Amino acid sequence: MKKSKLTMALLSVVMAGALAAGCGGNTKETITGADASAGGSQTEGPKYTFRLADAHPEGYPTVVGDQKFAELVKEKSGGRITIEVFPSAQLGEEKAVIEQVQLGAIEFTRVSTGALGGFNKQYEVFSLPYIFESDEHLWKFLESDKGKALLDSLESSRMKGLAYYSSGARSFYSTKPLGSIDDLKGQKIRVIQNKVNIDLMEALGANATPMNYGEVFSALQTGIIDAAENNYPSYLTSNHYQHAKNLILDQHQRVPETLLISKITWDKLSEADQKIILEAAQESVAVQRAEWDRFEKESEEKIKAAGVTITEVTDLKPWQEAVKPVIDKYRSEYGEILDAIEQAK
Ligand code: GTR
Repeated sequence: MKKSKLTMALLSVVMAGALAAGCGGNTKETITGADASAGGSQTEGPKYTFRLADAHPEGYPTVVGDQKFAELVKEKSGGRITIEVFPSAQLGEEKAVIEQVQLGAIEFTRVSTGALGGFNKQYEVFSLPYIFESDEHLWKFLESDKGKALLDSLESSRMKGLAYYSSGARSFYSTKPLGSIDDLKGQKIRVIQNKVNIDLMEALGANATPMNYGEVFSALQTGIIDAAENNYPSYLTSNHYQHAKNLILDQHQRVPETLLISKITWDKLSEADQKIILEAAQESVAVQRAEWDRFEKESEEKIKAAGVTITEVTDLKPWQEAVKPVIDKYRSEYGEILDAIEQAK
């Protein structure tokens, strides 16, 4: 048993190395491009085909962003660099995909900063409750020097952050009544796996159950968990609302998305190609954010029309009071980032 596990592990490292050496699907063909007319595109250099993994389905705003990114890379490279977008967790759940990206076996992914928190401690900061007042506040921070430095900090985890994408605010939903904060007590709530989320559920008197996103629907259906939490678009497209019909709009977190590349792939690219990828990622942000705003409203309307019981939270004070021990616990660790977040208000 042990031996076969070791063999498998060695095999996957060797395979990852082989893929990395060839930059995944890189055909190593060199195009010497005469077509300089294609709008300032960089046509000279090797030809690549890369993969980008996303957990969300076709049409979800992150996938729209990924596709815009791929389109821009293609355009800027004069057709040399192809990025194939794989939606609906076709390449695996977020945690597994991040591991593959670290090995260079999958070159790109769009994941939640919540999932990255399990790999890079600094990213857990985004799971702290009520640290952002609004999306505007969040974006002011993300675009600040500290926000950009956080993207760069992924290099220590063998990834390179390219851009942030929007993800709105997360609220709780349950198969059980959820009319106030007290109703959360004793409920089994699925969370994205990271330490802050576990402490957060404890502070609310709930039981945290870390689980892959793709498993939540059947876990709600079979009663393995009572509840979960997410933004409107995920609540809708995952169909969680079909089983968890009670939503409370407490908006406890704003956890942005990150578009990233494997550090192994990044280091193989020429400076010119790195520039293409970085620029394309950053230019795709405006498209993703606009689509987010539109789709978030559309999802809210669809959820309302689906007959979900929605409780508005007019006074956030009891919620903020209840989770204060979590902020206090992490203040010393994230003091500097929290100060920068405060300044971005
Ligand atoms: C969504 C996020 C996904 C995934 C999911 C989850 O909001 O976009 O990438 O992290 O939440 O709860 O696992």
